[in-house]
Amino acid sequence: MDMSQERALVIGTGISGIGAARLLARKGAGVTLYDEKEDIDIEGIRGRLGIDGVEIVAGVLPEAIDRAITLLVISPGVPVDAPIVNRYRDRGIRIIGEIELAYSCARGRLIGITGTNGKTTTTSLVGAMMRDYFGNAYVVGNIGNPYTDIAMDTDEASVTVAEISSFQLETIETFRPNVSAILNITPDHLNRHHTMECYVETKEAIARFQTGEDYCVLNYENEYTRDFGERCPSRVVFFSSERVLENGFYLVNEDIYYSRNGVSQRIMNIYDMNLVGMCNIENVMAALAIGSCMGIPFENLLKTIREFKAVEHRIEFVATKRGVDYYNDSKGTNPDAAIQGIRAMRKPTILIGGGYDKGSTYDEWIEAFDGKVKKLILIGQTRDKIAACARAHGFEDILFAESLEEVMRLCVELSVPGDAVLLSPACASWGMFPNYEVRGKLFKDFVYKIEE
Ligand code: UMA
Repeated sequence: MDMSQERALVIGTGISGIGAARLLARKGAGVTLYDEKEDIDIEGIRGRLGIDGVEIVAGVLPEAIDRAITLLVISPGVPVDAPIVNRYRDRGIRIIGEIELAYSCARGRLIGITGTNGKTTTTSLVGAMMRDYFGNAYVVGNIGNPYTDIAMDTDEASVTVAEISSFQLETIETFRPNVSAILNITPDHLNRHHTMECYVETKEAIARFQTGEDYCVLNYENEYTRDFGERCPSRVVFFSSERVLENGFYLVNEDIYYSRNGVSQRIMNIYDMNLVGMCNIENVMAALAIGSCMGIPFENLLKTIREFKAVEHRIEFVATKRGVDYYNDSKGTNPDAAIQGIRAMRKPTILIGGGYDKGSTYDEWIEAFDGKVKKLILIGQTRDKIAACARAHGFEDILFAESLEEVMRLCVELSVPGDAVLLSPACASWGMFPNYEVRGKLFKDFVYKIEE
């Protein structure tokens, strides 16, 4: 695709903006990489870009650049209704996101995975399945590797596995995965999408441009994804953790089965995998469904599953210190994800929660404590809101802390051998940390430093 006639403005100088600017420049477009924040490190960004010919602007956008723009490419963190985006929309300028940009430059087969929770684990597992079987595979997207970085390296034989967030789905125009998956939909990011209806519609967009030649893997036990099965334009493959399906993948006791037209076969036992919790059983069923849609035999899929280890920050066992098991679930950035974290615990648990306020409600999370949580230590912007909610549900063992360091001191003081400590905040990290990875890594560093 020749883009030499385009004059592109890329908003956001994070990893996706840098990747998008680089790809546009390689495609011959004139590019301005812009950030609304004034205090960005322009030289550092230029170094990360690694190519010449991209203009970097912070703060106020000069009028001459503004007038020349023919294409706007926005980073996932930029809301589609931000004033600057509205301004270009009113002028009739084409607005896409970095996912659409990368897709239009990429080749080969594509798998797109979305869902409120489980995306990262499923994407990693599916990526491992594709790499093990096809060799030529890429894992990209919300997982932290911008799709734009590898789009031009793909060829007809490549398989790209993309974790796609709702933010990224807001700006697609043709993005059409050969296999898509919506793992589940529960309330999240409502401050950005405003209503649950909008959030659900955005998630469903992953299959919007699919046809009857493509597949969509859906969770039968989630009311939104089950309903979507009736409207989905591609061939639907369901998975279920609660009932036997005529067609699809399902769990009975400790075994996963695949059934086609009522004829079922046992595929594996849940102890064949190194992952804990019902959420991970669902992720594995989804990955099996995606793998089989890609034509990979079950024995090969199983081999990958047996070798696969938990993704960092997702109910990740860190270490046992002074007889206490420490788990890092920093990726538990919303109440629903955090419910999976607490459900996976088998011991009396000191739970660390709180963070940035995304407009979530915490009732279901507190209800899921189920007698397992002995103390709740809260940090961040949401701590008063969570504490009030916990008290309303009769849970009183609450402590506040100002920093993760203080949290760790409290955990060591309050725990006894046989306990577990779980960082599963039910909130985004923003405000106290740049992202959930930094929060999780810091937690792990503190755990490793606890003296025996
Ligand atoms: N910015 C503006 N104007 C705005 C908003 C942001 O100029 O209105 C600028 C900021 O000043 C900043 C830059 O944009 O310099 C940040 O862009 P970004 O927030 O899109 O961050 P990236 O580093 O490009 O990372 C994005 C995703 N971030 C978000 O969706 C918030 C990453 O997902 C993703 O890994 C990466 O692209 C590669 O695709 C993170 C995330 O938190 C992990 N995702 C959410 C989630 O998983 O719940 C959706």
